[in-house]
Amino acid sequence: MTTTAARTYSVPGISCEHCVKAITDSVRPLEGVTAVEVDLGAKTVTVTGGEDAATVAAIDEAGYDVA
Ligand SMILES: [Cu+2]
Repeated sequence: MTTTAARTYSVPGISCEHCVKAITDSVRPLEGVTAVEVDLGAKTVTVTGGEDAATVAAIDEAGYDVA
């Protein structure tokens, strides 16, 4: 089941533009995802659409842990 609501994940490992790109590239292709916004300063990832579990898995696959 997918949702259109935006979800924000805290990802403390985000430290530079490389992290931003890696996470965006991993999450953006997920089914149902319409937007991915990574905030480098706040170390958060805000995802619109898609599934929660798949999003967490994609962030993990990029090499980062969701707090
Ligand atoms: Cu980085």
